[in-house]
Amino acid sequence: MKIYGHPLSINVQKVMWLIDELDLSIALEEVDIHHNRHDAQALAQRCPMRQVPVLEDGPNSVWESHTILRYLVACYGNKMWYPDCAFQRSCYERWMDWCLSSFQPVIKAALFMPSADGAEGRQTQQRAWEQCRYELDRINDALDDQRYLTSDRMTLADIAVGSLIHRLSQQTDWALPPNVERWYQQLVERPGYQRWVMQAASTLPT
Ligand SMILES: N[C@@H](CCC(=O)N[C@@H](CS)C(=O)NCC(=O)O)C(=O)O
Repeated sequence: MKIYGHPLSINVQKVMWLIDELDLSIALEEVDIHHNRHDAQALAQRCPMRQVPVLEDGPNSVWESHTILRYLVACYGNKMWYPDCAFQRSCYERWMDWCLSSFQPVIKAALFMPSADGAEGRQTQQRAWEQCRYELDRINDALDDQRYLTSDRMTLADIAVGSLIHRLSQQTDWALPPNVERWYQQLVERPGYQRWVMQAASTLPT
């Protein structure tokens, strides 16, 4: 098995962090789809969107980061990662869907938009920051009486949403809400988080 991806992609980091948590032996095959034609063509055969991450498991290819997370726990996780009960699975799946549809786009707009030039650009970025803080406060509420997002145990909800928190924690001009900070400190103790999420971020330009 292998993952096609790039270590600086947050969507790849989520998958590699879970692979460490599950103690699986799946290597990251680095692909540079923007600069290497051969990489781009090889990836196109595995993912119609030509995006990473892609998991290759024997003859099967799986794309979309959260689908890969679900696939890995269904195939290789224990009952803690992949409960039999559909409702229990929905407790982490709702956070995963919310993450991809709401939280991640807002973070992207607040942090990663290269050009917040001009009054309109700055206003859009400012609105994204406000929304980001609002959503962090809601995460803070969820963590009020439990160690992790859905319970006192780590689930895919923490992998999906937690992968984004490190970059937010690096913003020097504001602090994470208290429960989010406490939760983030728990994630920081995980070797897979250190290896895939924190080390990669430390190589990015500030
Ligand atoms: N929703 C997809 C997003 C995948 C995605 O946007 N991948 C980026 C890297 S984070 C990529 O491959 N970008 C290259 C491109 O779009 O050409 C997922 O979660 O896997």
